[in-house]
Amino acid sequence: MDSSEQRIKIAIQKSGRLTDHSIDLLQRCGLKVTRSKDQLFCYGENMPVDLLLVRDDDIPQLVADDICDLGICGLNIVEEKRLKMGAKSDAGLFKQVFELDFGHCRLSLAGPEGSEFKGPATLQNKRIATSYTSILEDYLATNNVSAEIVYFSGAVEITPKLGKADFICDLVSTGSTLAANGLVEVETLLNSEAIIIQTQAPLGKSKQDLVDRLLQRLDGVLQVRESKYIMLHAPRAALAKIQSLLPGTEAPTVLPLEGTEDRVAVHAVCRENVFWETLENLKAAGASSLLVLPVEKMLA
Ligand code: PRT
Ligand code: ZN
Repeated sequence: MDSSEQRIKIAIQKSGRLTDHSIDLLQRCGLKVTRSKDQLFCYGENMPVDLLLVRDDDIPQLVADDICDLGICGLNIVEEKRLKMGAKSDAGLFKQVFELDFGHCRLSLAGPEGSEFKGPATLQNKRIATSYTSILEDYLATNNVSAEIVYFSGAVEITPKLGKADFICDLVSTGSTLAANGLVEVETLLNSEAIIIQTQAPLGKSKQDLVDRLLQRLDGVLQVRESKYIMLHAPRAALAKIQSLLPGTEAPTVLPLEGTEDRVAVHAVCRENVFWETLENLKAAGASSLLVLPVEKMLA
């Protein structure tokens, strides 16, 4: 077998909103990459993992066609592609592995300020501009609405002003683009964020082992993002109360303190951020010597 076949290929966005986050996440998993001159390929120096830098729209197809083993892109793109490809075949397409907690946005319907929207029926016989024709078609069909879908690949927000559409269906994050174009959001069709997808094709033992290891590391990186390690001293009698105040923890480690029977040291990993308010509540419950430390890596 060609040694390149043993390397894992991950498709990520070449240049856009997801690029830096995707590379950063993989680097946190221990991957070191060098970018080649053509910038379409990043060679993994310390692991048999290479990155293919492509347009985000191409990522689901590359994974479905088994050209790449994994891909990172927005759920909005994956869902649109899944509906488009699913319409043509029953094939499994790809496995949706997990959400990556960046690239958050929503696919929403919006209309000119002052336009009335009383549910999907308002869209009957209206023209709606979008580049997400399949998701919109699916939404309209589910709601028994017949409307004209007008395809635009970009600048969807200006179509109502140009008289080309009555409503639009586009991605929104802060809402400032809609506001700048005199539009208001009326309905959310999909909440999206970046996700990782995997080919349905069997990978063979060594490749699958490597993919599993990488996914486990990714999971660890995502888990520690908000996690904190908390250390404190507490009266033994207040342990139950203190444990109930620790956010997102399983059983904490309780250690004896030299020279005292009624006070103990408590160490715990909190899988949520620890705010000042939590520390103040712990102090009020009798805790002292409180320390909160960031967690760098975690392997469950
Ligand atoms: O060249 P390529 O095809 O790879 O890039 P692209 O231009 O298609 O994608 P890019 O980089 O703009 O977005 C990549 C992915 O980022 C999207 O598929 C989403 O999953 C995610 N994402 C998150 C967003 C946004 N937020 C977002 N705000 N994608 C686009 N937008 C656009 C939106 O289309 C609208 O024009 O930003 C504008 C609205 O932003 P607000 O903040 O004004 O509401
Ligand atoms: Zn794109």
